[in-house]
Amino acid sequence: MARRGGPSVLAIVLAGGEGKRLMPLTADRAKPAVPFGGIYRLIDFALSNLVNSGFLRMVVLTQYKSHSLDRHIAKAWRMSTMLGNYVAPVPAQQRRGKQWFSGSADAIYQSLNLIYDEKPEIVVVVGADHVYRMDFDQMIDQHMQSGARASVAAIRQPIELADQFGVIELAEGQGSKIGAFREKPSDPVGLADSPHEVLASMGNYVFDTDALIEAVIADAEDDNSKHDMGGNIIPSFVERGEAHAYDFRDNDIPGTTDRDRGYWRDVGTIDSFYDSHMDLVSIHPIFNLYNYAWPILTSGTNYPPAKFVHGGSDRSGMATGSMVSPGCIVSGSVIGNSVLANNVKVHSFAQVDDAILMDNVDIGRHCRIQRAIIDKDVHVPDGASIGLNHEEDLARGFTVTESGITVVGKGTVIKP
Ligand code: ADQ
Repeated sequence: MARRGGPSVLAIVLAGGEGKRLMPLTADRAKPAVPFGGIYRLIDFALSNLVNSGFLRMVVLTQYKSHSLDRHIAKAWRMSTMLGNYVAPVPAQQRRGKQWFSGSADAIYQSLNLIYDEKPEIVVVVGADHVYRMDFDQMIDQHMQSGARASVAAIRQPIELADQFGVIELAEGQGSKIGAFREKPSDPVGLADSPHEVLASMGNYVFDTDALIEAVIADAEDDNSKHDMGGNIIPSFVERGEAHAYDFRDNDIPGTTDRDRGYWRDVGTIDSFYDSHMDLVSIHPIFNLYNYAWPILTSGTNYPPAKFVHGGSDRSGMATGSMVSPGCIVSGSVIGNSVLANNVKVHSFAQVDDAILMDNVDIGRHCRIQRAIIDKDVHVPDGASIGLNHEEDLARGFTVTESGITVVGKGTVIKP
């Protein structure tokens, strides 16, 4: 677990969140298991970053509807235990009594045995539901140089989003030291040099191991605490003057360009989930999956290559401005500005625009799909349309967001 010459590191991935705002995509899976970008799951971004940072030991704390998450980790992230590296999913262990984790700090408290077993010098704690590239090794370097006991990765965000984030205020004239930290404030104060922005916590932390252990034990004994990393643990370090911010702009990733440097998306809502897919299919991708210098890893599949054929139409199927995954067959139909996951079938005379189609979706002949997310295993019968008439979509039990994105839940049966 030690990088050469550096401290020993254990990485903890917090993957127990419910993701209520991503319903219906989280109806029967944990948020980190939500499929993303055709072939990935959200957690692949955090785990790829940790592996590319050179860490060898990672534990994933799961809890809510974790079956598909566990299965994905077992399938995609099996590593060589012989060489001493692993990614291990760890369910709530009820070590404190018959209860699940009551918050992200409680998840770490209940899993302290993992830290005692590994005896790392540094613990890196990261969330599992963001799309980004980050070298945590560089953050550890700054953590050690600053003398912090806890470091919080920080990125500038529009002030109107402040109530979704932990907001950091730096201590005046004291470099990266954090002076105040407020979790999801309703009355945020803009930055002095940019009043329309705040410095937001990315939910990624570096701790001195002994300091983290002390903090979660003290927190567990506090009945007034919500046992939350952002709400309780980080503020306790700030109070003691032991927390520093790590500016994400300082993180240097090989292979990035001016266009995708500093990209970070919190994929917490249907709108941000949708928008980050559209970032992928834009002409010059704002997030570049093709940067193999810092690869985003996932499980390989045995599907054949995607194919585009005439089918029943006299024109071949085609896709423009889109990503089409293995196993897909686009026959005599037209796809624009969309992401197709594994094994999607689109039949003749159908038209699909601005859509995200997940594994095994089957779009019948003459269908029209527009500005929609269709979850796994949905068969859209011949001639149906989705996303063109929102009243009709709602009447069929689909979800429609305020911004007009229609979402069809996994396995929904749509009447012809
Ligand atoms: P949120 O994302 O709202 O804010 P939370 O819901 O606790 O905080 O999720 C953080 C991570 O912890 C997620 O990966 C989630 O899956 C996981 N998690 C939540 N509860 C858990 C539990 N009981 N067991 C295991 N894992 C759990 C956080 C910070 C903010 C910061 C934003 C950045 O609190 O300060 O700004 O992340 O998105």
